[in-house]
Amino acid sequence: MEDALDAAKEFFSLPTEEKVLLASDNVHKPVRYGTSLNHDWIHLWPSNPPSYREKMRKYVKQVHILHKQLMEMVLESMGINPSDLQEEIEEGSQVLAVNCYPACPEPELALGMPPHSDYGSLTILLQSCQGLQLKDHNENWIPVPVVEGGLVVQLGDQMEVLSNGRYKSVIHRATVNAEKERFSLASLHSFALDRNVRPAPELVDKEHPYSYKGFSFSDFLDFISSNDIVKGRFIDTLKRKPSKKMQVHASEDMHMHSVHAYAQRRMMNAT
Ligand SMILES: O=C(O)CCC(=O)C(=O)O
Repeated sequence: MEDALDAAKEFFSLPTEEKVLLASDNVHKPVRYGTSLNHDWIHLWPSNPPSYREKMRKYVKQVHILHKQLMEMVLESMGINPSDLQEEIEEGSQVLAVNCYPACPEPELALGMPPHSDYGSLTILLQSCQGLQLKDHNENWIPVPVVEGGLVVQLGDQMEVLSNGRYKSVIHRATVNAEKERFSLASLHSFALDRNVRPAPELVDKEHPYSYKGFSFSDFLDFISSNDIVKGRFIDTLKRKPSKKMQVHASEDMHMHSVHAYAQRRMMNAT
């Protein structure tokens, strides 16, 4: 874990001219350097710093194993037999977002990353210092402490849809630090890219009718290519009967985004 964070720090301390060679807004590109958001593509990862690929490769591999173990536990807890989804998990994708948030002299006026939930199944996050915050049921932002040797696990939109709303994807954001530059490694896992994710039949009954439309990864890419994620959540476009309460959440987020500045640099490594 330390090696992976070191590799991220070294990468972000390279001259801008070098990093911008990887810059792109195209969400379909496997490796992108930018200011905001898939083991065959490792040769495309940064070759400088020289240890980057090796350190990140080791980290990504271990996290992938952990994600499979966690998925089994989460699916069992929902009453779904993990072997029913084995293929979707085995053929799933993993994207590593390597984030750098420069220190900000007025952290209360800036946000590192705006509120959002992740589209996939699980996100496993490593943070160098505190900055991640989660939104609770009462709309309060709860800081997630850094636990040495610990990782944060969050459910994404695919799990909310699969569980037919019994589990909710986590709305989170990143704050910035007055003194310290902050790094985070978000390993974003999702089911196989060509599959449609829909509520599991065993979790649909009279009392729990189908509450979400099925969706594929390409639906998600289309959404982020043509929508401002600051203005609305992808999952809200899938809800069959969005309640008034949910609509209120979306507009509150919109307000928050419009009054804050974002300060973040980001590298996406697809695996
Ligand atoms: O930096 C963080 O704590 C959050 C990162 C995140 O939400 C993301 O990369 O999608």
